[in-house]
Amino acid sequence: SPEPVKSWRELRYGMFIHLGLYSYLGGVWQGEKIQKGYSEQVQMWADIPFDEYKKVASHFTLEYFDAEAICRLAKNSGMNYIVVTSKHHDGFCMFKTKTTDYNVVDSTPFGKDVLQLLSEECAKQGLKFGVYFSLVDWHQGHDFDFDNNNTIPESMEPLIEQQLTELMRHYGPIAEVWFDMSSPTKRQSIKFKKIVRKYQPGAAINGRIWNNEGDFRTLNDNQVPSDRLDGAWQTPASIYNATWGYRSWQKRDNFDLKVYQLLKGLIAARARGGNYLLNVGPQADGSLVGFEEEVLQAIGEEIKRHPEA
Ligand code: JFZ
Repeated sequence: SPEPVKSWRELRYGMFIHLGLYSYLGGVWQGEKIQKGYSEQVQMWADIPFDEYKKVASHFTLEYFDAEAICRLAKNSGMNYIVVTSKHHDGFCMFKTKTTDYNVVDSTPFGKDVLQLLSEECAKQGLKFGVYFSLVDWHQGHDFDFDNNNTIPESMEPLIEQQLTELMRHYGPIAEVWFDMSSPTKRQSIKFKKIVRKYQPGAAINGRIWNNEGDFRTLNDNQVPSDRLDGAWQTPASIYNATWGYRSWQKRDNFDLKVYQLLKGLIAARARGGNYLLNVGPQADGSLVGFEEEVLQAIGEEIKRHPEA
């Protein structure tokens, strides 16, 4: 159905936000820098037992979390929408859900619904709002073997359906639903898509719902094609090309080179009809990383200088 895609294509540039319990660990476990894998997946790469990992929730204060400032940064940087991790592979929900207490409202000192705060602020500032949703859920016992094609156990379906329904019903208009990981069957892809369509007929669904049920294609990280592609597509871009979630020991240097590379990716994507979703990984206290903020602002300055691009 081409309707959601038409308005989605006009968004062109947005902010991806990876924020969750992993943000507190910052790619470190028991004093060790976890070099393998992205830091948002540290639970798996460092083999952290669930009973240890869940303790992080008590440190998840988000005391400096400022939806107004995050949305303002997006706006000032030329972005038209944001997409936030509602649930990453660890299964921790950044929204109020009836399916589990393992969520930001019921088990952190912050106690507020991050998706509600962000979606309301987006509406205020005239930004569109989207959600990332992992089909893999380590907390609910759906492990993922990164070396194999993993199907979603049938027993997971009611949970996914319920959480998806909550997400589609409680946060106003949704512009984009970004499914991630796992290999749903055709039947499952259709089932999940139906829920999105039922409550959010205007939401564009990414290709990682699989089985040709997506509205647009998600390319590989930071990948920009050298030519126009058929259909709608998006480049998910990360500043470091090494992690999406906050990593405390990440080198933050070569500022001008970073800005140049990302700007080049953004312009190339836009010129070839694509959409560019650039990630930030805030800390567990809610603060944005200064380096990332400055990169986005610098890109925004260039866009303002060349509004025709
Ligand atoms: C996925 C996640 O596993 C990761 O943690 C992060 O959220 C990222 C945005 O999405 O990682 C992927 C999944 C698929 C590809 C690349 C990264 N891919 O197909 O190139």
